[in-house]
Amino acid sequence: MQWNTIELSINKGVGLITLNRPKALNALNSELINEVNLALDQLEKDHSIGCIVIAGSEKAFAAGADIKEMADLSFPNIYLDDFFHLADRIAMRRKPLIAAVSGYALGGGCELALMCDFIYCADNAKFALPEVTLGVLPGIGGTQRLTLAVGKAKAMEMCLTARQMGAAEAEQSGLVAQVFAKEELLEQTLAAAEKIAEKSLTAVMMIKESINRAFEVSLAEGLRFERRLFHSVFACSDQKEGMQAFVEKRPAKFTQ
Ligand code: DAK
Repeated sequence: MQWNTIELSINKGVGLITLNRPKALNALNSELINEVNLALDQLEKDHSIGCIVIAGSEKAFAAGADIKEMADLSFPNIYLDDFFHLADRIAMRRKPLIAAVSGYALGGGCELALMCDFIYCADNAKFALPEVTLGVLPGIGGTQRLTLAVGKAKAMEMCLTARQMGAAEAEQSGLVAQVFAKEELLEQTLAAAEKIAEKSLTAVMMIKESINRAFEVSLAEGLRFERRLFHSVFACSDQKEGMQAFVEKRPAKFTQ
């Protein structure tokens, strides 16, 4: 497949999608969102892939949705075509997604990172939802997911003032899982992704599904859901292998 706006590589059970519109600081246009989804379709179908990383360049993960593409759209264009609805599909993926954020993650770029299951960032990362400066508001989940990640006070402040949040504050606030020197970000992210990819894919996907339930249902319902999934893994050979390997003091070899 010939990609125009991304690069795709696969190694050691990990799919790496690199956003590749350097002249526009990886601004998300329709073609890029479409290509990210096509790559994700391919990686989700392939059961040898256990984890997916989305990265940008050192200067920019993505500087937002493409303002030049959006500027002249009318309400009927945007409403009838459900503009950017494909972006929502990224958040619906079932395999784990890690965002590796270096440099700018602004507007839609920050929202794309927030759609991933966790974010690792470089020490030069800058997160912001500056849509208010353009006379609009975040449109692909920013007001919701940023609030869930960092709480109301910081989400309100960031969305209303467009303030950029740096890497250290992002880690303290729970927006990112870990911060690395920018030279190490990709290597560290791929190492974590490979660790995930070595595990039982079934267990990994169930963990993702179960954690995401915590945002949708009551604690009692969430606990019941987790318990049922826990019971069900005893029908999988990976549970037998994982526990047998522990007993035999050897590394487990998962196959499902
Ligand atoms: N869109 C289009 N082009 C962009 C861009 C963007 N978001 N950001 C940067 N570029 C382009 C610049 O126009 C410039 O192109 P040329 O002029 O060379 O042709 C090139 O990238 C390099 O940018 P700069 O020359 O500006 O580079 P600097 O280092 O000086 O500044 C910067 C970097 C990131 C601070 C600056 O480029 C900047 O402020 N960019 C815009 C950041 C921003 O406002 N982002 C939020 C965009 S709004 C929705 C879906 C999505 C959204 C909303 C609704 N619905 C489905 C309802 C999302 C909205 C947004 O994300």
